[in-house]
Amino acid sequence: KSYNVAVVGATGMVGQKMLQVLAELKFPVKNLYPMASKRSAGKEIIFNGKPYVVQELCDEAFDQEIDIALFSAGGDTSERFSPVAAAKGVIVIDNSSAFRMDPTVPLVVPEVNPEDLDWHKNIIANPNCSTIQAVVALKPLYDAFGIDRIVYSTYQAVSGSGVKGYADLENGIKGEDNAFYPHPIAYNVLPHIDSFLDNGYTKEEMKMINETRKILHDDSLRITATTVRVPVFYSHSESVNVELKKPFELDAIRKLYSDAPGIVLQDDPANNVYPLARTAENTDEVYVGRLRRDESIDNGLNLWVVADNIRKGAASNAVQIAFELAKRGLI
Ligand code: 2RA
Repeated sequence: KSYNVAVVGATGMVGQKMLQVLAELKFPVKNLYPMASKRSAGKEIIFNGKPYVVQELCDEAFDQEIDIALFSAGGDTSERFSPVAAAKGVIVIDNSSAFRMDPTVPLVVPEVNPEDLDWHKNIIANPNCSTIQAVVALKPLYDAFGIDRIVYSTYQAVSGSGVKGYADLENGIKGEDNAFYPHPIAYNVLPHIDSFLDNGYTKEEMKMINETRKILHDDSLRITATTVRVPVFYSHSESVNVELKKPFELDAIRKLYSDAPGIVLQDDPANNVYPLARTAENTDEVYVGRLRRDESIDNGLNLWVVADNIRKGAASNAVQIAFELAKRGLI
């Protein structure tokens, strides 16, 4: 069976990656409907070797025969148009944060909680990139040992901010000052992703905390997070400290990761083997390494988790959700 697919935000960094991944993973696309704002409408894109003209996003655009709409056009656009598309019977997979914490909207990582797709009401939320790679790494531990507490420290690529963040680093390396970030990102590290909240955390940090609990269906999880922007173009790297509920042997953890879906274990420090941003770039796996016991707490474990934030962190996870919907007969 093949499907009519819209990509809303088709000319943006994630939208373009969605088109690339749809083709690369051979999602069965019957007709493609690339859409964007008035500013980008009219542009021509090539998909599977065929030219398509980008349509202007409007309510009527969803009167066309569309089965699935992948959205990556910002929260405002998702809030305005996802319900319109959903009401017309289109299944929306939304990469923005607009609906992630809506109790009627499943927040899904196919390796972690695919069963949540069964109750979708035509809008499905793609989690935040830094959350996706973390829960893929945590799921095997959660199922085998239970988890009491998580401490996230992230080192996030500038592509997470789209073309503006990317350009700040590119120009910063050439000595031109910063236009997007609050401080120069070149040769620097910014403990500031998205905006600050009254509790002193940033929205990015609260996304990781709240989304982890929703995806693992466990509001009792004790979690804290520090999310940091680093001068890297692609891939987010994360230090994850986790307190399990039960005692464990490191060999059992290694075996779990060797068998876990979507995970590549890279853990041989004696030979300088551990996950790297540049190795993860342009792949769909989550890389785990630097496994070691945290002797300062009971059942404590440290991990290093890396993934391409534009692929597994956004575009590929959304396309994998579309495959899972098709597999479950939900389209
Ligand atoms: C970032 N995770 O890295 C956020 C949104 N993509 O900026």
